[in-house]
This record gives sequence, C-alpha cells and structure tokens, in this order.
Amino acid sequence: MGLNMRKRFSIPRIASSEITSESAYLKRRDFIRAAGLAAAPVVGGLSLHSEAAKSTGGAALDYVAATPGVGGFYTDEKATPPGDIASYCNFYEFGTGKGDPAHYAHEMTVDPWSIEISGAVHKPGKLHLEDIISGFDLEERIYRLRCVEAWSMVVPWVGFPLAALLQRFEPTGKARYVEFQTLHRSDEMRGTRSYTSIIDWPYREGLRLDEAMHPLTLMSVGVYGKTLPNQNGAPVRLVVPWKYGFKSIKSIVAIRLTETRPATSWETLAPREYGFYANVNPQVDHPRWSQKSERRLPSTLFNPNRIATRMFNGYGEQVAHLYQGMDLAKSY
Ligand SMILES: Nc1nc2c(c(=O)[nH]1)N[C@H]1C(S)=C(S)[C@@H](COP(=O)(O)O)O[C@H]1N2
Ligand SMILES: [Mo]
Repeated sequence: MGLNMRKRFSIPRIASSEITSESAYLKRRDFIRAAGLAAAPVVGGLSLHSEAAKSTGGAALDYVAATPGVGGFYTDEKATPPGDIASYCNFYEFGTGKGDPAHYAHEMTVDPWSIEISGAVHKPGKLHLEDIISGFDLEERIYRLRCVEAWSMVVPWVGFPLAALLQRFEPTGKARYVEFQTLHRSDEMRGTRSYTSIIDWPYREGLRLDEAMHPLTLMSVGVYGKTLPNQNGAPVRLVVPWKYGFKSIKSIVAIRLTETRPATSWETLAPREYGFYANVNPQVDHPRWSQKSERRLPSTLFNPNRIATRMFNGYGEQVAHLYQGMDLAKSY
C-alpha cells in the first residue's frame, strides 16, 4: 500500500518496477507450466522460493466442500492457482514486497498457538490451536479477495464462521465492536525490526459486531484443502470478502470485544486513504488511484486480466442491508 503520512516513516509506493517484475514473474511461471518444468528460480524481486512451494502443501484438513447455490459462499469464477496465492502476498510483518512473505514467513513459529478472547464477553479465555482446528466444523468457502491496491484473487478458503467463535465466549450487551491483533514477535518477523517499518505493531483490525457476526465473515485455517501457508496468515486469519483485503487480518493472537470503535492499523496511519469500513466500492476512488477496476490474478503483461470492480465486491445481496442509511462516500 502506498502512504503519505507520518514523516518519521518511509513511504512505500506501488512502484511501476514492482508491477513490471511481477508481470515478468507471472509470464515465466506460465512458461514453466507450459514446458512442464518444476517452478523454482528467482526472477527480479519475486520468486517462488522453495520454502514457499513447500508451504503450499500444508496438512490436509477435514471439511465440507463448497457447493454452488449457497448465498455468496461459492463462486464459479476461476480460482487463482495455489502457487500465486502463496507467492503474491501482503504481510508487512515480513516486508513490504509482494514476494517477501513467501521468502520469510517460514521464520514464524505457528505451533504452539493460541488466541486470547477478552473484553465485553461473559466467558473470557484462550483458544489453543487444537481447539481452533478441531473444535469447529470446517467448511470451504470460495471467495473473491479484492486488495485496496486494485488487484484481486479467487481463493478457496477452509474455515468456520467468526460468529461460531464469538458465541462461545458469549458477548455481553455492551459489545459493539470486535478488535483483532496479529502476532508481534520481532525476532521472527524481520519486517517489524526495520527502521523504515511503517506500522505501529502489532497489526490491528476491527469490525462492527454485526459485521463480525455476518455469516460471510470467516476465520480461515486453510486454503485449497490444506492448512494455511505461513505467508497467508497461518495458523488462523480473518477473511471478510466484501471489504478491502487489509481488513482480513492474518495470524491472529487476540480478539477483544469493545464498546467503542477500535483504532486499526491502516486507518491510524492514513485515515484519508484507508477507512475503518473499507467496503469495496468502485464509486469511491482511493485518493491516489481509481477503484473502478482490478487486476485479477494471475495477470500477465499481455493478458492483464483487468475486470470491473463490483460494489461490496459482488456481495451486495448479502451485506448491503448492514449499511442502510449510511453515506458510504463518507464512511469509506
Ligand atoms: N497481519 C497482517 N495482516 C494482513 C496484512 C498485513 O500486512 N499484516 N495485509 C493485508 C492485506 S493489505 C491484504 S490484501 C491481505 C492479503 O492476504 P493474502 O496475502 O493471503 O492474499 O492480507 C491482509 N492481512
Ligand atoms: Mo491489501
């Protein structure tokens, strides 16, 4: 993401060089596929590191496959290949380059893991990784993911509704928002050690309680039927398909129910550019680029695969009622 704010931070921009190297990279991958060769080498700053290739093959999960017809849980749009999902990532804890998470996220220890649930709940407590993977009925959801930077993917997630988790801890009548925090362990997250780091770690996100309880809102533990690659937010991350990707916070260690709206990382950094709601909206441009269309991955120089962006990322039928009476140009 590009930013214009606090002077003590350096400002990463979406450089045209990055877009070029990505195209070259994707073209090379097409070539590798066509030639029937194993992917491996480095091209420019982006590579399918052997570690990343390995981590696309996590442990197999038991889950109910997505079926066509259920409101928003399924799309027949072509799913983005696993190698692209695992190698083109945003996870600033490991660096700001799209290839950095695939290179470095294996340095993060994801077992043991737990999520602490606190705040306005009758039964505060901890969920351990075992309870997270085996304590909920896992299902597949094939969702569009639309990044605020105007690229998108189609991802077959495996997970369970966030609502099922929250209900276990029994939110009190005072709970109106949900705040999430990512792990912050600087010895395993090189992006958080850097002097040019732009975020006040840990990465934080938030939802209104009704958004959090919506059936589309997923806690994901897997992709393509296997546990998540670290770079995609292992062992458990949020997926909110009608909002820009930065709301879908990765590698969650804390969830707090609150009475007041939580401060979130990107809104705090650049409130004019990244709002709390962050609903996908082709009518409201980012101050520095259009949101009317997006590059659907895989995308190449000769086939950029540019498509129109849809209101609420195509989930309006399911979620528009949550925002009735709100001015979405103001509450962006
Ligand atoms: N902790 C954390 N979560 C994060 C991010 C991040 O930098 N740190 N990036 C966000 C952004 S901008 C996007 S687009 C999605 C990307 O998810 P993916 O890399 O699995 O496709 O993760 C989101 N979750
Ligand atoms: Mo994003």
